[in-house]
Amino acid sequence: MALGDNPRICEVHAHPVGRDAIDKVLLQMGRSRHWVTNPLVSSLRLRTVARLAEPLVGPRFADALLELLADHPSVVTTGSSRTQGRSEDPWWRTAVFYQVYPRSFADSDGDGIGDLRGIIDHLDHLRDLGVDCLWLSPIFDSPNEDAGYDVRDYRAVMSEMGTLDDLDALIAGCHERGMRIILDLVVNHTSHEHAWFQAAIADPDGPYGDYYHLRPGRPGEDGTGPPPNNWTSFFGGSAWRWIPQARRWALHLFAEGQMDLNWENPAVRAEVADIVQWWRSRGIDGFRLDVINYISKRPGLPDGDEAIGALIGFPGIEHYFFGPRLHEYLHELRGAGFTRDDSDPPPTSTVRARRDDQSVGEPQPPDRVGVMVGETPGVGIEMGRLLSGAGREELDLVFNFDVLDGPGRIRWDDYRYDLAYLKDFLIEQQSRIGADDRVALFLDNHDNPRMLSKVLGPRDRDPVARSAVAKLLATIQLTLPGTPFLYQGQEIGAADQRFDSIDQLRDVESLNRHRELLADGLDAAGALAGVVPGARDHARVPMRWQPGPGHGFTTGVAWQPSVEESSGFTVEEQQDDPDSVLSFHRDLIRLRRQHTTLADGAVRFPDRRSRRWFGWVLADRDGRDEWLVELNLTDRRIRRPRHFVGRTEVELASLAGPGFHRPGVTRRGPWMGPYETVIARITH
Ligand code: ISL
Repeated sequence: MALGDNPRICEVHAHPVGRDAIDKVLLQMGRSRHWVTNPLVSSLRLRTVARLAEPLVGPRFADALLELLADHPSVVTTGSSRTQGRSEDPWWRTAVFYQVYPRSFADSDGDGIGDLRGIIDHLDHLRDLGVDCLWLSPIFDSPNEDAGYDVRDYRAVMSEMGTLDDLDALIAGCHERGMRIILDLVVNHTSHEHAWFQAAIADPDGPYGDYYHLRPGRPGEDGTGPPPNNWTSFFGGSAWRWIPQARRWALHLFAEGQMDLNWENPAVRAEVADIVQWWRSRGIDGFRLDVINYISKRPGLPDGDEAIGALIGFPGIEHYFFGPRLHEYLHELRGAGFTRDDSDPPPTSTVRARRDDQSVGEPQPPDRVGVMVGETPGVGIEMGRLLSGAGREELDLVFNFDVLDGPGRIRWDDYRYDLAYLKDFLIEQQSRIGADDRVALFLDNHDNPRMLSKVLGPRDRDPVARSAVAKLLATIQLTLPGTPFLYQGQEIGAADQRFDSIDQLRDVESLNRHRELLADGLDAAGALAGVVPGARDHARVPMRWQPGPGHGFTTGVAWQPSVEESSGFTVEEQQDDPDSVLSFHRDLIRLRRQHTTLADGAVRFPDRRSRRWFGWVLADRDGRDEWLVELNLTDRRIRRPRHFVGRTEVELASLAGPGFHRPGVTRRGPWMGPYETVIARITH
């Protein structure tokens, strides 16, 4: 359905991209998304509202929005991937993923940098935890301007992390233990040291010139004039860098050495598909695709709207975050790279089946399609469905980043995250996705401060609150419908650092931001305060395996030296403690393996409005197996809303000590302790 030049707000809202765009603006303004469904507002014309909101959204908002909407399907029509019955379910539907940040996981050779052998040494930890699939952040050869997210060679391992042989051993080690393994595919950009870029700038008119976005300077210019458009880099400054050797500008949405590939060029797309196939045949089970929603840029790379740029923080973003050919490229890559032909030789190794008792069986036949997990910043719920809805044949799962910060907040703000917002967001997300759709559930990753610390603030060093919130967050990820992605350290309640000097930070994004804040006139303390709350280093410090120097991460000097010292939050200390955060994760993952309703049941949410209590009921298809999961979202004792279910039997609960729920208890009393989590089977 064409929307015309001036649709009503309700028509815009009925379009998936329109709905997400409106939600985004409201979230940014800190307004309720229900504001727009008010009949008065929804019957207004887009241009009328845009005119009223012009001080905020600028004069071209309506045009920019309509242009974006025209590029995408106007309804989410997702087929079912499960029409053939449950045997068709892809493995990743009920899998537990675990993100390893290899640089900080385990260092086997004492050079202070985590490596592949270090991961191999700890595979039993992951198997015992119950992980089904590892995702490794980048390990490909890289000059490391952005910690491996700038790839120099997609078929070689970064020398400080090991060799291809080590990687083969790691793949085999995972598969032998019944775990799959996926890698990070960073193909929106390559390093400027990649052979393609070097060839491109040596001969911009040659075959590689069109692999990137290279633009001549305007007449008479030598790079001192304005760049080709007003787009800015996520890591500060213009998104264009002048390459004197080539007499061309080169586009880089991220760091200066991360050159954006030109996906309009079919040769680029064929190269990417080839890389994927190469790794698939080596036994890699799929990829997480870095900023994959940025690959299609609007032809001509027009200037971004200044007002939208100011609103979102990144001028130009409307021309590439959900570009016109995105669906086409993803579908093509799925077929050409991720899907096996029957005639393809079998991969070097495949995962072994894992039985309920945790023993392993025979190697499985190769998956027909490698899993595609999209990292999709800026993509809302409906856009996510367009990319990963069942039967769309684009991505399998996407990360929705709206979960990470509350209304009107951004990552750099110093604030306490409100768990009631998390509840609202998750209920909204769950109620809008299709019955056969699946979302990725994540709260931590290598790009964000720890959710635990955002919730607790300085109280994150209080061991009781820290453990309780870690368990509460685990329960959300592991029992709401969706595919959980745990990030290393979550299983032991890892918290943020107390950075007090810029010298403790290593990340290019933070260092650039700090320099910009100083240049803007902030003093040293102000600039530091503008960086620390959102610094990506928080989650990149070494894993804490044991107490003491090096924390079992390294025998040398860790590349990121700021590891917190609080006791009780290492793997060794938690390993045998039945009440530890680690044991809770292990128990919960075991429970969801035993009771598929917990991993894949239908959900309903009683008492949606409570700001203090968050609960859900999970039921299997015939409604015979029913579970109640409930959380106290506050740091105080609360009264349960009311007893809306009959008898229950507690299977897992988070608080130790007298007065709290313990497994085996059949009567849940009227009270819940601070941040308490209870997982109970409904016995009627
Ligand atoms: O900083 C962002 C935008 O300001 C981040 O949230 C992040 O850069 C964005 O989510 C994209 O992240 C991914 O691509 C980047 C890389 O630096 C991140 O580590 C990666 O996860 C560029 O490759």
